[in-house]
Amino acid sequence: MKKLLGFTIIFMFALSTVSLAIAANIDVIPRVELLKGKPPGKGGGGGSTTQTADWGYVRIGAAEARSRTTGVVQVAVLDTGVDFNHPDLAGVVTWCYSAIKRTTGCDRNTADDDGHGTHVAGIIAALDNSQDTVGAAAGHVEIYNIKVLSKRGGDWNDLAHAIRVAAEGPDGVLGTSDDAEVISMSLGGDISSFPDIQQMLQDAIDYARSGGSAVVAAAGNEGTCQAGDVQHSWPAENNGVITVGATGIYANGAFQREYTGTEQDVMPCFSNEMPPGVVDVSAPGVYITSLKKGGGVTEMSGTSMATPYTSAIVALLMANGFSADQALNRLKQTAIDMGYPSTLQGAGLIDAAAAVQ
Ligand SMILES: [Ca+2]
Ligand SMILES: [Ca+2]
Ligand SMILES: [Ca+2]
Repeated sequence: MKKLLGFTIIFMFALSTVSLAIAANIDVIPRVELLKGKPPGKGGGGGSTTQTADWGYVRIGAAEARSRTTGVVQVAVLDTGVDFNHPDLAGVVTWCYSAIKRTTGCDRNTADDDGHGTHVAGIIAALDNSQDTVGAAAGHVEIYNIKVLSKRGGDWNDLAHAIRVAAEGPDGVLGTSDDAEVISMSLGGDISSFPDIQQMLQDAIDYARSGGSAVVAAAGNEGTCQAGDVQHSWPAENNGVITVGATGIYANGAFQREYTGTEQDVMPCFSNEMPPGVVDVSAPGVYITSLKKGGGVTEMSGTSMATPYTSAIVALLMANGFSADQALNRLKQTAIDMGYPSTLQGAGLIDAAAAVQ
């Protein structure tokens, strides 16, 4: 009866042809276009021989945060699968589970058939070495690859199952050391009319949180830049979820890919305005370079990318002994207020260097 409900999760894929304007809190609203694709100078297909850090990694001070972290925690990526053979994830993916097929193992059932999940995992955990890119929690995380989406989306029952499986970890028991400290979900959909499904997700989330996991989810990419045009998305709207909006860096009339310290932090129009109290923080999500399925790097945009940035910093805090709730409080206390309504930015842009001391 898995497909009984007959609708799908609309996951936050890169916005390849969407034209959008920056958020409407400044006078001039230029329109920019987000383009999916590898940025110039990066090795898109065969890997690169030098490592470059994404602008988001630089903007939030991830290197400083990593340098102040001891320990390793597990982060579950609930997505389209992860390319567990990617050289820049060597040894990082320590467990794979298909919540679609209900099978264990890093095999074709848990391979990334899209590229989205590999990009998300790279933002968190790409190795700090001499190739490709570097994850915001590199060296301090193991990735649980929990496939819950195909390239066409997923099933809400599978998602609820995946959250429980992530919380329990490989041993299938909640409350043991192999539980995922962080459950990262760059996915969502509007189930306003389906309270039973909302509750099913809530029960799974409550279960995960009872075991100590932090649950992080994307706000969604349906934003319009019209003030008060509130969007709905779950699990972003479930209680106890760390909900994440997207930011970019802006200068000279366009979003930029290199942070020099003079750019403005700007939220793209696609980042959802949500009901009061839903969005917790924002994180880099425009023109994000991370790992490409099959090798090398590529660029994507969305709250899908902001979510793993946040999951990574929550993971660093938890590696240093914070509980899930303490980690969220710390992120909020140290966030950079960008001047947007809290329904858009939450507490503001995460500041890893300030949060992890
Ligand atoms: Ca690397
Ligand atoms: Ca366990
Ligand atoms: Ca929330």
